[in-house]
Amino acid sequence: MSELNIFLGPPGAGKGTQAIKIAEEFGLAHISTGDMLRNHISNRTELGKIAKSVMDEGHLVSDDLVIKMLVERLGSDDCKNGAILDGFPRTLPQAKSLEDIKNEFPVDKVFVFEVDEKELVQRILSRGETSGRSDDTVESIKVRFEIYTQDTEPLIDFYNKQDKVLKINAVGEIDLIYRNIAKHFN
Ligand code: B4P
Repeated sequence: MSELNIFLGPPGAGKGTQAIKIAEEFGLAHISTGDMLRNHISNRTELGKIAKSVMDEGHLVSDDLVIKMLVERLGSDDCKNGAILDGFPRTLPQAKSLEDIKNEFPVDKVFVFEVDEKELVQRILSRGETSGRSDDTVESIKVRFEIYTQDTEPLIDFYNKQDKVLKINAVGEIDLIYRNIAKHFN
């Protein structure tokens, strides 16, 4: 049995930043569906070709494709000790797909990153200047926030009913936020 811990929050909340650190410290796999999709785009795979314009506009890649990609990834050896899911699930069908594999990969906790929208916009725009990520634009950010509210936020309620939600104040020093999350892994 390999436990999954989910990092959930709006775009730019720092899920990726914290997931890398937690996965390394606790010997867990770090699975970022955003990074996986960006790799597909760089490698010009069929999936990458489909994902590119969808992501640039700030929309979500279709559930079928993302679920298939995620389930395949969980089959890798490095997931045997468990994994941090960074950016998955983002919709109810994605969350339900995890219910189908819960005997092998049960969800342990869901960390919900809380940051106000003004701070998020600043973070994403400044990341866009250095990373060159083509979805870090004012137009795309607006769509990403709308989609977060509509499709992803309802998952908080879904997991609250299972008593799995831990809310994290994700504003402030990265190390302090890290310690606040890490104490739940000890
Ligand atoms: P992601 O790659 O998941 O992008 P994100 O939500 O914008 O990033 P994250 O919250 O991880 O932010 P980060 O740590 O980098 O998704 C991109 C796209 O991929 C989606 O829009 C969608 O199209 C597609 N996709 C991904 N998963 C999908 C799924 N499951 N289904 C369908 N489509 C999917 O932090 C942001 C910035 O803030 C960084 O620059 C960081 O340095 C900075 N930062 C972090 N913590 C900070 C702090 N405490 N203070 C100040 N700055 C901080």
